[in-house]
Amino acid sequence: MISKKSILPLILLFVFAEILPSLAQNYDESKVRSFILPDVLKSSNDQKVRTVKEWETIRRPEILSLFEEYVYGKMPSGYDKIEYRITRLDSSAMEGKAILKEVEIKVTQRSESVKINVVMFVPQKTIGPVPVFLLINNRSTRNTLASRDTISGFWPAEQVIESGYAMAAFHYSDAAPDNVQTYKNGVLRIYPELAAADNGMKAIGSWAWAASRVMDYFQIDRDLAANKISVVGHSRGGKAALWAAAQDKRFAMCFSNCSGNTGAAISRRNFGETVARINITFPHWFNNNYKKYNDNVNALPVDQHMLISLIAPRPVYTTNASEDLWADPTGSYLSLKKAAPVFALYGETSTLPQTAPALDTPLLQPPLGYHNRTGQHDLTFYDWKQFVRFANVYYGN
Ligand code: GTR
Repeated sequence: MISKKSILPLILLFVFAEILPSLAQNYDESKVRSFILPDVLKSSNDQKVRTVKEWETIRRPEILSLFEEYVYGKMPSGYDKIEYRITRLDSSAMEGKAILKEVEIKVTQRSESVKINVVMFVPQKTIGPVPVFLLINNRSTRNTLASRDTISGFWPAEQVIESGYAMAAFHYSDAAPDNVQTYKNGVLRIYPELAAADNGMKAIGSWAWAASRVMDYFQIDRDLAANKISVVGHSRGGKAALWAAAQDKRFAMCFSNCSGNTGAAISRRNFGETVARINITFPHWFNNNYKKYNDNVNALPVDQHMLISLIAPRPVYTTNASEDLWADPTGSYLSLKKAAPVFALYGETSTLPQTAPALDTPLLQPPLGYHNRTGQHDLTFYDWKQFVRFANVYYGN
């Protein structure tokens, strides 16, 4: 017999899901309700954007500020001082194959400061400045340790430097601890006015901002090709990577791995993770205004194809994994397709087929690339291998 005690949570869950449909998880394609996406090329006064100039001066700034206001939050407008300190330099790392550098980036605003630590391996066997992959590390700090005592697919520096790219990383907790109680204890300490505002950035904004401060340092490091820096992120780090590249045009490319909801996936599909679900589970990621759309995602003035369009004409590569329906592979591919008209304005014609490719069939032609890997939600050797191939095509290597 089923006891009263055991059935109560089930009843509550049922009632809850009925009252708040946005919390009920859908994995059934036939249950995706029809929706209308905001037209990426139609500005708020209903004018169709037809030229790069109109895009750059009217629609792009408009979309950027909509994402700030309603999703990721307002970003800091500047800082008083930035200082770089090389804390470690080893010119014969990885058995002489690489130069290892660790750099502490200290940013000061008024009398407060925040420190971001970057680790990087630069290949030795190259002539002139090298292109870089910068990872926003949202997993164990061990993955990106200079000592390399943990070698994982999450940041396979050894393999990637063999292809002539520098590998760099910082740990996201330097910028904002990934915790609802403590996330303000990072970048937001130096911008208390943003921490207090309903439209101010939270953790994802802080991680993206930190990627741009690393970019500030890259501009002066002569070993690196400052115009060939890609930002890479996995999952929540992949959301931050897209937001960083959307705002900071110095990033030459963006690689967003399994980023899912409020990353590469279209929110209006309500497939897998929903806006309501992400805001309730991770209230410290997006701004307070975003929560107002928990039960009315169709009223959002943006959707995620518009985030990708902000990166145009710079290439964007997104991924999914077959066992990661939570991140909505179909919705992520749709975003790329719907962003393509903006790339086309620049003469960067997308070659993406109408529907997503079969598993393990990477589409490597810039400006828009994609693969759906067999396996779980993770960042792996396979993913990095495709990132390098895509970058090679773009740089003509
Ligand atoms: C999940 C979250 C996703 C994704 C993921 C991750 O719990 O729902 O949006 O960010 O974590 O970062 O691995």
